[in-house]
Amino acid sequence: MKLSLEFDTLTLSANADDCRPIPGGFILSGAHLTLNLPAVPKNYYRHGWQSWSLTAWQEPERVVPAPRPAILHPMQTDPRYVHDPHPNGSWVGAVEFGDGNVLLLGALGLETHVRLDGRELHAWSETGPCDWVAVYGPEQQAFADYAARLGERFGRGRAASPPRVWCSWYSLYTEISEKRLLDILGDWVSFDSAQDRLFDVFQIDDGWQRSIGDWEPNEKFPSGMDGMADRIRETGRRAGLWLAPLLVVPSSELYRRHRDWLLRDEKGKLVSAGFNWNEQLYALDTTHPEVLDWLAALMKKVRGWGYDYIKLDFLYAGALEGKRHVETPREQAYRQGLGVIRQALGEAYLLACGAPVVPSIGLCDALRVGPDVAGHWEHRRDDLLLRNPAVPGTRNAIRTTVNRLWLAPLVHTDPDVVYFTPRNVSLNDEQKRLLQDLALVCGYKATSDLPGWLDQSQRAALTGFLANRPRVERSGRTTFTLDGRPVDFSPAMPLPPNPSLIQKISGALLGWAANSRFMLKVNAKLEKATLRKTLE
Ligand code: 9PG
Repeated sequence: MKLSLEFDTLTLSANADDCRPIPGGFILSGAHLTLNLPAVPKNYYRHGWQSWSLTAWQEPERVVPAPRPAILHPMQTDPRYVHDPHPNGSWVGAVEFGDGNVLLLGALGLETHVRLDGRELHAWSETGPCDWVAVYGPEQQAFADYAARLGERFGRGRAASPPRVWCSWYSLYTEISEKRLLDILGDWVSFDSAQDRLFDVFQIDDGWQRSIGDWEPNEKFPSGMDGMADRIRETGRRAGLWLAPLLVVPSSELYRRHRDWLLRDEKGKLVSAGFNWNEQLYALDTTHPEVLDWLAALMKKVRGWGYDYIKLDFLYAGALEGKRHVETPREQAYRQGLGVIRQALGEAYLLACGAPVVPSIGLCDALRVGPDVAGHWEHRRDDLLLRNPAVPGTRNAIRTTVNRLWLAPLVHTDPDVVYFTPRNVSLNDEQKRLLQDLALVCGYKATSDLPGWLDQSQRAALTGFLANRPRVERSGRTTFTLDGRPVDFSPAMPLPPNPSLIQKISGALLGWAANSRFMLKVNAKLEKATLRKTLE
């Protein structure tokens, strides 16, 4: 039905099934909504689907093109909407007007999407009517109102404050082994002071497992993952472990034994969850009762080994489109799976990564809210040729994380690791500092720096950073004060410029080439060789 929505200083006509007032705005209901804006807005807030997906304010006329190569789409955006040229995003959208106020439209249901088309703000649910928050006013207030309603609907994380984490990924990548990690652990122990140890958690990332799907230690961990956890815990630290429990690769034992557990499309073909580790990725169907039992048993096994900080990655795989064993909307299916996982993990700290954002709320303690950081700030190939803001890069990570800080009342926001070492890092001091300041804003502190890579002053800087708990005040969209010191993240905000004609042509060629499994494998081999050299 046609409605007139009277906000404080703004009146809109809208289409919705129902409407009731709340402070600052309305709760609207319906499967399809249209809000008629008084003018084309100055800016649109696009909210990415999963942890790594672009989240940014953009001009309404800017077209954010599909990233390249297409084979990686499931790992970067919601593949269902990747070709929509309009400003659009998952669950929530917002527009900014000339007066600086913001109109936010955010769903309280799953499988929902918002899009701006000229002066019309459209919102819809893939699965039937749901409630929507429509609020108008100062930006921080609008987002806080939405977060509060999401908390009522989906719950909040339970852990008090995030632990300080050493994570193996961003220095060693998959080149980890029991021996290497125990050496590093020993080095950190030697830096402990009488009163404190530097890190609360020693987290083992990707590289310990036999295969994606076969979550048993490989030959590089001869004492087993329980043995590793024992050694970590002897030092007074908590043991952390990475898994991607919803993914399966063809070389795994799981794939051979349980093809019937995998997500398929309407035609019965396996649904692609992307390409990584030199292999095609597939997803588990979390509506299959045997899958749920298997997930619960896996989580209990990991807890039994002694880990109580669990980083679960590539979780988007559980929410891809497909025909499920029990017909269930895709994000709801994911949320059921995550619920079973949460239950089986008991009191462990759960960090969700590569995770669809709203469907994870209330079930995890922390959420990665941006793509991976990297030793570089920006990358010409990724920015201009592949047009890909969801790949590792420090500017990409800061941009999306800052635009997701409104989630903080619901979940610990993980901005990824910070660097103190210059080894393999081309960030300048200001860029490193921005990354550190963002970690202070989030209160989530992690690094992958190796103790042996830090000189005395870098080590002192790391110690100071870990001890620092400044009073954080937000003064604007990208500006904060930390104990009164102003910090501005705006250098990370701009989207890459539009490519030139030459860049368009070479980008299309590169994107086409990179879409082949052969080229992806060659690239991975080269990267691995480079990594091995730098670790020698
Ligand atoms: C381990 C890593 C780390 C990291 C995670 C995740 O190919 N990709 O698009 C791609 C994206 C992210 C990614 C890896 C590959 O990183 O965010 O912290 O745990 O997995 O493999």
